[in-house]
Amino acid sequence: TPAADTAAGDRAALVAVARATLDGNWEHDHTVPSRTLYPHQWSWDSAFIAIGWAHLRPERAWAELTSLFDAQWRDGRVPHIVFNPVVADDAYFPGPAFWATTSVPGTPRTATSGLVQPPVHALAAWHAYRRAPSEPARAALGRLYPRLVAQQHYLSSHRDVGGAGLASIVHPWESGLDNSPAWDEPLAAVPTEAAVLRAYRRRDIVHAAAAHRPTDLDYARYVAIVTAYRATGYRDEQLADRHPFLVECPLFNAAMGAAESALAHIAREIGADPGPHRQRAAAITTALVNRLYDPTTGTFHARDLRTGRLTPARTVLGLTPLILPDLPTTQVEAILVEAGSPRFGLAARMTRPLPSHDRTAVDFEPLRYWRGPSWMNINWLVRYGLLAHGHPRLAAGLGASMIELAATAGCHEYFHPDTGAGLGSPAFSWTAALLLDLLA
Ligand code: 2M8
Repeated sequence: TPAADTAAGDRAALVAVARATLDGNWEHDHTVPSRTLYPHQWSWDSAFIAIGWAHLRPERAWAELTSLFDAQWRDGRVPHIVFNPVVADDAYFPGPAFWATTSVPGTPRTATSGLVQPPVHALAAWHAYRRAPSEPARAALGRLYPRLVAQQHYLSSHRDVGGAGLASIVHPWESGLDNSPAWDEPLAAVPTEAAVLRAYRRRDIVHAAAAHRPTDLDYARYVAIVTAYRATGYRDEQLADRHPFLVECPLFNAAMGAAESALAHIAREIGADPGPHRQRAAAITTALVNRLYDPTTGTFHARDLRTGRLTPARTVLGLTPLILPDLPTTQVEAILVEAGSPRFGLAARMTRPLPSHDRTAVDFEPLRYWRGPSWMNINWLVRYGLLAHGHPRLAAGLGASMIELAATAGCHEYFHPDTGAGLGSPAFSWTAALLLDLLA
């Protein structure tokens, strides 16, 4: 039929745009998130990007993850940025000279950052494998497995600052949702000297509108927190006594739990024992519910370890524990209520994907980065959780709104949550990668 022809034509055109975006951002053994804003390799970007490559060129999915894990530190941490040595130091701020990791014991020869990002890699590796299983893919999965296990071990030991079985993030950059309102309270307590404000030049606002990015004050605090961590060689001992930012994030910990579930599948596939992974997945899920779920708001919040309190913002982070396959029914139902409310607008028929922050909040900012705009990766994760918990109609509604967004605006980094206008980088890798997954 003509209508079906059009739909097929639209789909082919969209696949072509996504493919061109990923091809344009491919760099020898990894994919940059964006040629202008982010000219190196980013940790959780690579995980989402691998899912896209699995549909086009599976060997690149494994090269992507392998190059990232080649930069894993001896303690198991997977750095959030792996710097490309041929790119000038001032192409991105903060660049390799600022992080100064190569003189730190236990780090790779390649310059990296000293922070981590949400551990979505095991989930992505398993998803990519299932999209394109083959013998070489199984072999690559087998080689990644011990590295994924070491990543989990780092997070559940060195980073369990609260002692309750969850990992703490030590910087907003570790959340991936850098300037989310979830960090406003803990960040406000970080001391910054006025001098810090002028001691460096931001590069992001050369490529993107300042009104769509974090503020200068945010950056001053980001720099102050890295400076504190760097001063001790990025060591994690006694963090509770000295580090200015320590937070348990719902998404980070949900990813850590979902990683154990994915590792159980991977272990079975490669002939290892899935049992310990299942046990750890269950323990993390229980800890997440006990520590970060607030029955009075009916959603998950971040916990500030310095005050012991849950932070009040109701951001999209609160919906992401849905990716945990064993999340109890009470919390699944509560997330569905929160997601379906005017705060987020999830429905079987919806015009726009979920925003990054509660639409009804006074500090909702539709243009500013993680304080309102819609992002493809978070929506992909929530959709994944909806499917895992048996809500195919809601997942289909969300998926259709995501495809529509990219079809209209292109593969942008983020999108205006009302108009759907593209924001940030116009050729952004994870948007393209996850679009390919939705179209498959
Ligand atoms: C953004 O974060 C970097 C710092 O890591 C930045 O703003 O310079 C975030 O959106 C983060 O989630 C993402 O991984 C990164 C690269 O796309 O950009």
